[in-house]
Amino acid sequence: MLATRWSIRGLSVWTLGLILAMAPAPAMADAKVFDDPVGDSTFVDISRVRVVHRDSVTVRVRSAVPLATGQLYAFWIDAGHGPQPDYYVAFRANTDFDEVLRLVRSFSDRRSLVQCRGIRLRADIFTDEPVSIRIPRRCLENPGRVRVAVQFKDESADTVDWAVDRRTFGPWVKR
Ligand SMILES: [Ca+2]
Repeated sequence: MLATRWSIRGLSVWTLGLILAMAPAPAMADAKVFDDPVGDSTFVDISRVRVVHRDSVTVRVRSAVPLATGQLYAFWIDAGHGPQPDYYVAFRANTDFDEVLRLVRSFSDRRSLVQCRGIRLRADIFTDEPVSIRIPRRCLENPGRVRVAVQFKDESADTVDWAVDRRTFGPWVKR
């Protein structure tokens, strides 16, 4: 009897394992992290960028120096339509953001605004939280993959720090 119970239990565990193995993988987001050198710029200094691609594209940027007023945080997103960026958003810390996303054709382009319900832009000089953006995929026309270029700019000191490099995108991040 004891032996039977053990074998039933063993079978159940085995069956559970099989079910788990056969179950479709949950909708896994892809995520990529890329580092930027510390000390390669003054007043602004990006150290790490994390991009997560789920129902929204979320980008979190760590700074090696405290955030300050007079800085502009700019993000270009390549949604796969050619080598140039497709979207641009930029904002300042602790402001009432005009939560504006722009459709662009190049890094210098500042064309048309895209209405995007649900976009979130965060930069708080009073906390140690990363600068972050969250953009619903539907605002980006549901891309299969994205890659991001980030620029922090100190407008009074006129210094900038790019990640990964000037006008250069990080790795692709698939959905
Ligand atoms: Ca840096």
